[in-house]
Order: sequence, then structure tokens, then C-alpha cells
Amino acid sequence: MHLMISFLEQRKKWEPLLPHILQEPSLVSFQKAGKSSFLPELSPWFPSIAHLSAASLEKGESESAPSKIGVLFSGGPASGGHNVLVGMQELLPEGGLIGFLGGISGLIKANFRVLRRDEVFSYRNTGGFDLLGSGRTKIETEAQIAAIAKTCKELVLDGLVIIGGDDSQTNAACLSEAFLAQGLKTRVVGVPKTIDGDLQTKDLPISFGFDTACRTYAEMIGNIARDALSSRKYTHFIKLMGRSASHITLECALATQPNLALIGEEKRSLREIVEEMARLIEARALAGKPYGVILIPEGLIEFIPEMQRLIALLGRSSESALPAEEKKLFESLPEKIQQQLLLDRDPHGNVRLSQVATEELLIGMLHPILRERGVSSFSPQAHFFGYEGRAAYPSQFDAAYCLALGRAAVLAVRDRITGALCTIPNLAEEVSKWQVKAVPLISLMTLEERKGKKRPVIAKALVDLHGKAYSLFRQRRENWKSGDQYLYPGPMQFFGEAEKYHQPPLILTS
Ligand code: FBP
Repeated sequence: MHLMISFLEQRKKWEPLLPHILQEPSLVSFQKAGKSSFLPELSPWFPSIAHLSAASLEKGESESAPSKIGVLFSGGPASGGHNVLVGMQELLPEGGLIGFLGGISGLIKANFRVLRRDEVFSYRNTGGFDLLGSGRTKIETEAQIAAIAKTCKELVLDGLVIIGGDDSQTNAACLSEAFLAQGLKTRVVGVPKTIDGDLQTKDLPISFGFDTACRTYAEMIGNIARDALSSRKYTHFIKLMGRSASHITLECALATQPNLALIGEEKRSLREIVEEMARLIEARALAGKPYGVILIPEGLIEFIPEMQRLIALLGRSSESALPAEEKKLFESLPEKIQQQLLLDRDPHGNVRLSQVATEELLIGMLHPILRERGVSSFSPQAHFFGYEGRAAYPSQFDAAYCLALGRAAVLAVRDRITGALCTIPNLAEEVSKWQVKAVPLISLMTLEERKGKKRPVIAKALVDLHGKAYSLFRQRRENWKSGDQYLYPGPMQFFGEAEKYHQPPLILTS
């Protein structure tokens, strides 16, 4: 108990590194960084914010600091969130940080609390979003926007900072558009959060939370690999979180070198995937290795062309109304998977993929095939690593990244920026050299069908099959199949020289 308290206290006291550009806020200001492009079809949706340009933080004159900013967490937790609040509070007076509770719903219902300075600082370097809570409410009606505008006006907020992923930043874009159109002084600024890593652009290499989640999973995958190598009897099927894109799986694969890692973006059919797994398990069994480690991205199922069609159709109609081919596929799935696919979607219309046991579906399909091929040693173990990684103590990278984002968000509000996302384009460099940008949210948007209608949303960034990280993985993966080249990253290191342990994610540096 004593040891535990002293670890917590020490962790809270640790001061993350700060980029030079953010060390003297009164000597820097956001300056226009050229026009940014966006999809012309989006103009009618965002007439007021469409003309806004990107800005970057440079040395130069600044205006007086804002006195009051509202902030909220939105979507799933991601490590480092509390440091965004700490970074904001450092540049705001006592009583200047207003926390909306439970995400966007707290904003709509005016459920907020003035945060005390000492209270915010006591959450430094802790994981989770528990200081404010979070939620997945989507802003859908004019009445909700009116209620939010009323609260921001009554509280005389200079700014509203939305800490969230793609769906949450779509909310931020809608609010900034409405506020600007109404002449409301509250500026809306986004902070890029999601463990999934699918909020990316040229100026935003990765969102916060990704690094900590991957390090947490990679530690556990390494432990399992060592266990597999020791007991030599189980094939471990590990599903990793990441609702759509396979960034987490790619990062963990580079960090641990499993026997097989599936990448959803390769868009292979279910038959192809199962056949590759069967061949791998059979070959390893013949080589006297009836064990192995296989990584499966949570979003895999949505990339399998036939499943993608089925999921889209289930979003529009009930299973009884499915066309013959999809009905046949649906009925061929184990009952448990059928039920999971039919669960209510989240408020943004996404299937709750974290609830779909893809790893068990694949194991179920492999059993008869391997039996037929005479592989009697097949003994699978299914795992799902997801929630374990979202609220861990932030890595040195996420701790520093979030502190910088918090400061950047306050400076963006101060410099009258709205409808933009705070980013650090050169995250792969050392912290002292980090630059800060404000990227118009509209430049990240596209039109997508959600709940049967075309709507503007932030586009999800998928694994780039021509990118460096994927190419490296592709080059190496064949050797991981038969040779046991597992890596064991071990737990995150929090103490010692901060610089020594500060490493950006592998997908940024490979
Ligand atoms: P965000 O996009 O909100 O950051 O959440 C990502 C995620 O962790 C996904 O990886 C996962 O599929 C989903 O949230 C789980 O959602 P829930 O917390 O509602 O179970």
C-alpha cells in the first residue's frame, strides 16, 4: 500500500518535457500558414468556417490571455487526457477552466463544474478521463446546438475545447460553424484523441493515447509469446482494439514480431484469411511447434468484403430482409457472432466491433479444417486486448504530447482560432523541437453515408499500404511465421532520464 501511494505521488510530480515554442506563451502567436484545401461539396454545410486557413505557432506578438475556457472529453478514454487539462490550466487563471461532465451530453445539459487548479494538477500524468468522465453523444438537432450556445454565452466562455476522435471532432466542426454564424465569441478548438490512431493527416502524425495503448498491448503480447515459447502447446489468437483501422495491430506487430498479424486494409476474403492461418498452424505443427501468436485487428471484420456488405445491409434493415446471398452468410455465422452483429450501433452509427468476437469466429472456422488435415495438436486460446490500454498511466510520449496540446489549445483560443484541430506535425522529432499547428477541421472532412444519409464526417485514416511502416512489416513478416522471432518489449519505464525513455511510436519512425 505504502509503495503504491509513493508510486502515484512520484508519477504525479514528474514534469513532462515541453517544446521550446510553448515555454514562453506571451512571446508566440498563431500566424496564418497558407490556405488549406477541402472538399467543395462541404461548403454548403460549413459556409462560415469554410474560408478559415491553417495557422502555425511562431515567435511574435500575442494578445492578452483568455480568462475562461470550457473543456470536455468525448468518446473512449485515451491515456494523457488529464495532461491536456493540466497544460490548459497552466495558462489559465484559477476558476478559468470549466469542465463539462460526461462528454457532449454534459455540454447539452449544462452539466459542468469549475475546476480547481490544485485538483487539476493532482491528476497530472494519470491515465483515464475520470476527472470529467466522457460519452459518445452526437449533436444532432438545432435545439441541442441552441442549448449549447446558451450555456457558452451564459458562462461567457472565450473558448470550448473538445478532446476527442473523428466523430467528436465532427461535433466540434458543427459547433464552430453554428457559433461563428451566430456571432458568438466562443471559439471551438479540437484536441486529437483516440487510441485507434485513425485521426491522421500530414500535420497530425498520430492522436494521443495510441502510444500508451500500443505499449500496454505490446507488453502483454510479448509476455504471451514468451509463455507460448515456454509451454509450447497453445496458439494464441489476440484481437486488438481499433474499431476501423489496423494501426494498433501494425504498431504491435512491429514491436513484438508475432507469427502472423492480419491487417484489415489488405481487404482479404474470409476464406483467404482462414486458409493462411490453417497453413501456418499446420506447418508449425509439422515442424514440432504446436504453438504460436496471431494478432487480429478489431476492425478486420468490416474490411472483409462479404462481411462489409452484410454489416452495411444490417445497418439499414433487419436480418429477415437481407438478400439471399447475405442471408446465407449471416446464417452461416455462429449464433454468438450473429447476436453481436445485431447489437445496437453507437450514436454515430458505428457497429460495436469491440463486442464482436472475431477471434472466436476464426478459431471456430479453423477447427474443422485442421481436423480434416490431421492437425490434432491445435489448441487455441482467445484474447481481447482493448480496454486494458485506454486508461493506463500515459507513456512519456503521451504525457509530453498532451501537456503540449493543452497549452496549444489555450493559445489557439487566445489567438481567436476556431473550427481547428491543434496538432504537432513533427512528433517523431525530439520534444524540444516540436512545432504547433491549428488545422481547419473542414480540411479533414468528407461526406459519408451514416444511418442511411450522406453526412459530413472526419475521414478515418486507414493503414497506408504504400507507407513505410506497412512496407517494413510486409518485408519482415514472412520470417516471423516459422522462426520464432518474438520481441518482448516489457513494461513502460516511467522513471530515469526522461529523454532516454521518450520514444515516439514505431509507425512514425520506421
Ligand atoms: P474513440 O474513437 O472514441 O477514441 O474510441 C475508440 C475505441 O476504443 C475503439 O477502439 C473501440 O472499438 C471502441 O472505442 C469501444 O467503444 P466503447 O468504449 O463504447 O465500448
